[in-house]
Amino acid sequence: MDHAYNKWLYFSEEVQTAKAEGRPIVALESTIISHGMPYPTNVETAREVESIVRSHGAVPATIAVLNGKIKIGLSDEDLEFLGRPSHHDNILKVSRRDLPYVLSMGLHGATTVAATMICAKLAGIEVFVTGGIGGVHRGAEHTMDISADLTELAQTNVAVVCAGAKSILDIGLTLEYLETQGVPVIGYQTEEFPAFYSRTSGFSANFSLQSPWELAGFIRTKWSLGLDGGVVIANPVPQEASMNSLEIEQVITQALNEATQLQIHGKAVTPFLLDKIKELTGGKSLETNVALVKNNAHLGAQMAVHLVESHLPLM
Ligand code: PSU
Ligand code: MN
Repeated sequence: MDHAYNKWLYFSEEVQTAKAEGRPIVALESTIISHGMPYPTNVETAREVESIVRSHGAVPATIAVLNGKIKIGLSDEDLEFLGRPSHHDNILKVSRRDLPYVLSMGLHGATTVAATMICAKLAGIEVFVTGGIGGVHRGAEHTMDISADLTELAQTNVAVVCAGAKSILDIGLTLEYLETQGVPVIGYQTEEFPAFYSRTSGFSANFSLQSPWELAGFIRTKWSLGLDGGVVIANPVPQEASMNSLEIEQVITQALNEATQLQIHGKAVTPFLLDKIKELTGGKSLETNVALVKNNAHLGAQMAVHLVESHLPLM
């Protein structure tokens, strides 16, 4: 395939081989490494998530921009580079609008859900595992802060496994936005849309599916109809790692107040809030974050396996 975009893509040997053999591959993002978790938990978690994916017979493809190339599948050194605080200022948080800049200028970037979806699609990967998606921020009626993750989900054919959206966002408005954009939100073994740190949000998912097999069938059906765009698979955090909703709500309110006082804007908002929440919960939120990402890796890998095994027509 001689597409113009191929000059920007660089595959690891492991992913290249998996592609050639038609094996299941799971995309993983890098903003969570560079801007979502502190060192060294970020790098340790990234490695553990990769090994969970492998344990199900799938191949992990963590995605980032390094030296102006989209790397599909990272080495341990790459993960370390992305995670170390000393490199933080040289690694841009890259969403859809930022991709041409970091590529054409030969820079480094950690990819958000939106940018990782774009790169996964270019690389021919159908399943992507993350922690939480971006969404409509509280107060968006004034700030217009709506994550580009949502418009990406509206158009790019990648299934995104997450633990819902955290209530630093307006979960109700996020679901309304996804409905307007025709993005299905599936609760995995739950009727509710989970709220990241906790299993419930008070809002319903659109549908509830019970197995990776059912999820694979849903995804294939959507794309076989030509209904472009992603699917949100909302997988609640395991009970034993979940946080009390009232407690986390208070912490989130305080973090949001501090963000307002400090006049944090634009793409700095989400990283600021994540860090503040971690500080205010004495690290408990980080443990929960790690647990839910791993839990999502188990599900995403199984889905990828079923998508390959299901001999339904490809996109
Ligand atoms: N939510 C999390 N952890 C994260 C992010 C979101 O719980 O690390 C990251 C993801 O990469 C997501 C991005 O795509 O934040 C959304 O940023 P923004 O709100 O600026 O679009
Ligand atoms: Mn934003």
